[in-house]
Amino acid sequence: MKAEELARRVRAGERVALARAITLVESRRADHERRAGELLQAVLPATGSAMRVGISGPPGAGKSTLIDQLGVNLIGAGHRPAVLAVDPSSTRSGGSILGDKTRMARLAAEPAAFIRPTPSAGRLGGVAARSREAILLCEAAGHDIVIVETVGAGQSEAEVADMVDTFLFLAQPGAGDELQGLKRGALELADIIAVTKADGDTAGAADRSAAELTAALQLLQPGAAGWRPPVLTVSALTNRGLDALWAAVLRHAAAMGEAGAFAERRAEQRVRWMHQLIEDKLRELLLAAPGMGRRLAELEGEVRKGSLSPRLAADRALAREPVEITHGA
Ligand SMILES: Nc1nc2c(ncn2[C@@H]2O[C@H](COP(=O)(O)OP(=O)(O)OP(=O)(O)O)[C@@H](O)[C@H]2O)c(=O)[nH]1
Ligand SMILES: [Mg+2]
Repeated sequence: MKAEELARRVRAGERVALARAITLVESRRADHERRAGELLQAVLPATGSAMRVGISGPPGAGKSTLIDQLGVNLIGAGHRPAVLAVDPSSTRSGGSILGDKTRMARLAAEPAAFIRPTPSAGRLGGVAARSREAILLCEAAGHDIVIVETVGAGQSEAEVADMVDTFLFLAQPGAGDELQGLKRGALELADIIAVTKADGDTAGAADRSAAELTAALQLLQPGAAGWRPPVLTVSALTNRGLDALWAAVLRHAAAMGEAGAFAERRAEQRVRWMHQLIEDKLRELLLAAPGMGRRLAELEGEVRKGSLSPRLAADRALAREPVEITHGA
């Protein structure tokens, strides 16, 4: 299908077209990449209008369960949420993290919702490189809220924070030590923090964790527009606190909008994204150079043995042999 035709169908809200479009932008085949570029350019005028919300947190924190319930709530309020699940491990599980494995079974059955796992392990340019483009496609398809779920581990978290307007961190009810581990990376990225599983046996622990996190946050500088991340407790199981959570997302968006920080954040994200793509392309071009595989293997061998400095090896890989300077030539 021509890129223009696909763009038209995406914009008409055809789910199959949206799924195909995302597959196209994820592809690394040269002809696919060209068509993906045309497609993205064609849908560009129809993008940008959704609220982009990132949801992160440690494995098992309850991200998917929460998104399922939140999504159902949002549909009840007339929204059309799309969910992109960036799962660094999904190639291992065969890319099948839908249905009960994603714990978004109810949302998956809703015609107004769109759920898409992004198998992204092993990609150059980071775990979430193409999720940004998937966000744009979801917007073009008329989804007014795009939620990106990612496991709070390593690189993907920062990448997702850099593609959304509001970044939500979900913490497990737990002991102080576990919470200490979260502080630096995640808390600095978070616009809103919610402690999950505030129900049944874990209700008390959730309250205590929320108090600890609130104390920890006092030590951080406020973010853009003087925003201080609120700490909430939620239960996806009982739906408790989810309305308050969404209200906090709206408050954050409004505060950023008023301060002009919203548009600035998106503009900065686009520019960083462009640079990221340039870096990816450069690396790809380098690796595609004739004989590069062998050359790199040789250089690696010497660097491993310690007979060549990494700096000189890098110069040689880039064919920037240090040149002897001859005077008067
Ligand atoms: N009590 C209680 N359990 C919950 C709640 N939300 C999730 N769980 C349980 O926590 C476990 C993990 O939930 P998930 O939603 O899969 O967590 P996740 O953060 O998406 O996990 P990964 O995607 O594997 O990182 C499941 O056994 C859920 O049933 C909640 O609000 N209350
Ligand atoms: Mg999950």
